[in-house]
Formats: sequence, C-alpha cells, structure tokens
Amino acid sequence: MIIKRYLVSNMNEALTRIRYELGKDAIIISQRKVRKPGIKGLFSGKLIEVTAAVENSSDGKKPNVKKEENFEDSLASIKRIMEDRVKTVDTKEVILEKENEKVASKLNVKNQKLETTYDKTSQGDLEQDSMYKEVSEMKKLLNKVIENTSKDEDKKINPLEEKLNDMDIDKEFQTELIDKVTASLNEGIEEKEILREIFESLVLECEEEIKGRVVLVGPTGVGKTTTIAKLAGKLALVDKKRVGLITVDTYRIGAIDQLRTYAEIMNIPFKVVITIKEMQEAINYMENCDVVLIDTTGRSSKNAMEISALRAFIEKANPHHVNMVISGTTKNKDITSILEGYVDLNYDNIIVTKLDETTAYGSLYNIIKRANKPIKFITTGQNVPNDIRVPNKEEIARFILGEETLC
Ligand SMILES: Nc1nc2c(ncn2[C@@H]2O[C@H](COP(=O)(O)OP(=O)(O)OP(=O)(O)O)[C@@H](O)[C@H]2O)c(=O)[nH]1
Ligand SMILES: [Mg+2]
Repeated sequence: MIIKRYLVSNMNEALTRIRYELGKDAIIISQRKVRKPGIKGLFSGKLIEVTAAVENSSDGKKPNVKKEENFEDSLASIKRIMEDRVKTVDTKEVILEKENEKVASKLNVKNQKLETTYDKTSQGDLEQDSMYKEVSEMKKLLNKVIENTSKDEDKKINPLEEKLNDMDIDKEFQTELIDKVTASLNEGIEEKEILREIFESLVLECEEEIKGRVVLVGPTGVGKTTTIAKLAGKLALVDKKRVGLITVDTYRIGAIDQLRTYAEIMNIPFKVVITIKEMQEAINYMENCDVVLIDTTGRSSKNAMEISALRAFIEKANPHHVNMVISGTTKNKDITSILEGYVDLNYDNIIVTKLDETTAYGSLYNIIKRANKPIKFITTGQNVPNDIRVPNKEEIARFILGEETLC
C-alpha cells in the first residue's frame, strides 16, 4: 500500500493531485485543516492536509509517485494517523489554533485590544510551548502597535478645532462655529475675521448708565462684594452720584465688615439686612440715592432652598437690574449649572470677574452663549475701584481671539 500526504489549499487541488499521482483507486484516509509552519503561518490562510492511500497496483501499473518520496511520506502519514487515533483531541492544539485565528483577524481591526492570556491546560511538548510564547509575544507587540495607531488617530484634529480648544471654547459650541467658518471661507473671507464677526455679533448691548437698585448675585467668592465696592467707588467718587449700599450678606460678620469698611471710607449710607422686613426699611432709607447697590451672600447654585430664600429678598427690593456675577475662570461645564441654578432670580446682566486670572478667554463666549444676556462689566483684578470696566463687543471678540490679554 502506498500512503501519501498532501498539503493543499482546497479539496479540488487534493483530488486532482491524488488522482494524478496515486490513480483513480486511491482513497482518502484523513483530512484536516492546518496552518503553514512557523510565524508566517499565523497570518496566512489555512491549508488542508489530506492523506490518501492506494493498494499497490495489481496490473503492474505504478502510480506517478517517486519511490523515495512514497517511503518518507508513508512513514510520516502512518505516524500521524497513529497519533491522531491515540489522542483524538489535542486540547492544546485547539486552543493554539483559536488564538492564532484571533491574532490574524485582529490585524485588520485597529481599535480592538487583543487578549494577552490563554489557558495552558496541560504539559505540552517543547515545540508547542515555544509556539505559545511566540504567539504571546506577537500579541503584546500587536497590542502596542494598535494602541499607538489609535492614539495617533485620536490626535489628528481639525486645525480650527485646535484653535477653538486653545481659546477654551466649549466643545458643545465648536461644531456650530466650525460649520459657520467653513461656509464663509468659501466666500473668501479670512478665518479669523469670520470668527471675530461671530463673536462680536453675539455680544448684546446694554445701557451703560447705572441707576436705581442693582442687586449682585452669584456663587461664593466670585467677587460680588469687591465688585460692589469698585462700582460704589466709581459712582460716588468719580461720577459724584448719591450711592447707598445694602447687604443681605448675613452669614459671616467678616463679610459685613468688608462692605461696611468701604462704605465708611467713601462716606456713603450702608445697611445690613437680615429679614425681608428690614429689606423694605433699608430701601425706604435709601430712597434719595441715585444708585442702591445690593450685595448678597454667595449661594450654591445647586441649593434650590437657598436660591429661593434669596429670591424673596430680591423681590422685596424690586430691583431695576439683577447682575449675575460669574468668574471668568469657571470651568465650562460649571458655567451651565451655575447659570441655570440662578435663573429663578431673573438676572438680566452678567458681570464676568477675575479675567486677570485666566489666559484663555473662551469663557466669555461660553457665558454669553449660555446666558444670552449682555455682559455689563468685566473685572480684571483686586484693586478697588480701578479693576473694572464696561467691555464693548470688539474688545470681547479680541479677548476670545486671544489678541488682547491681561497678563
Ligand atoms: N484676581 C482677581 N481677584 C478678585 C477679583 N474680584 C474679586 N477678587 C478677589 O476674590 C476674592 C473674593 O472676593 P469677594 O468680593 O469677597 O467675593 P464674594 O463673591 O463677595 O464672596 P462671598 O461673599 O463669599 O460669596 C477676594 O480675595 C477678592 O479680592 C478680580 O477681578 N480679580
Ligand atoms: Mg461677598
């Protein structure tokens, strides 16, 4: 009997070769899928190993097989068939084959991480152990390549997006801006000028003169009291207006003292309000003032109770304006919650403080976009009364574009 093993890519090829070499009486004894030996085999398709046999020809006609080849192949085939019978399922080989399949398929899948572990169920021969190691090393290497490729792809961002990030424009507004800029670029206008136009057009006008009762609200420590002192100083000392100060800043004695001290220096009336009734009395007391500036304690925008308590005081004061004070250093995602938290206080203007403490002024854009209210003042330092001014739309656009800085 002649037994011969064929390594072919499909069964048609196997049948053609068997028929040609062993003749039409040859029978197939076994067939199984295998990979090419070595590392290359991991990344190429599977082959089929077909073992065929034929009885020595009775009519003396020899099959088309070289003698020495027959002998060698027969030995190898018999050995393999024997082995196959003894261990019908070689657990390790199955696992290894699965792992190899995974590695090969993941070569085409960039963003997926490869598994780096697999079970070694039993003691295997040295050859298989080294294969395991090789596969494992390959996986680690591939993981690194895939990771780096993904990182590189993530890094590739639109240059305009990069500029908007540098300006600290909220991600949520970037797509709209990019679309607008792209549309106008086709009309031949420069990118910076398009942005300038967008920023300027967003700024709402508000009356410059400060008169009547003006309340300042906003989170703790944003600079409400300092801003009131600055405004009082300008109005009383520069504009020679009759100014009164009221504070509902009742939580801390120190906070009251802060404004009282300014009032004493400027020689202007000052009242501390603890109850709603006292608010009415204070308002009556300052009836003849051109401007009454009302300071409030910083509240957490998340505390609805505190906000509604404050609202009662504000309603009693019946102000001409409620100014929402927010720091220019506020994180983008906090801007939304702060502005929303204070919405019940019906603020009609914004004061952006501490612009001297930031280098990217995108917060101005984010605040205007979210609040849709005019920016009445910006403050640029701790000095009372100097570090405050009324910004115009050109200046705001220059700040956002990074053309003007306070550093
Ligand atoms: N850098 C800088 N600091 C400021 C500015 N405005 C106020 N500050 C400082 O911010 C700190 C807090 O200011 P306050 O005026 O007490 O803040 P507030 O909003 O009244 O605080 P609460 O009453 O606790 O809610 C003080 O140290 C001020 O000097 C500004 O424009 N720039
Ligand atoms: Mg204060």
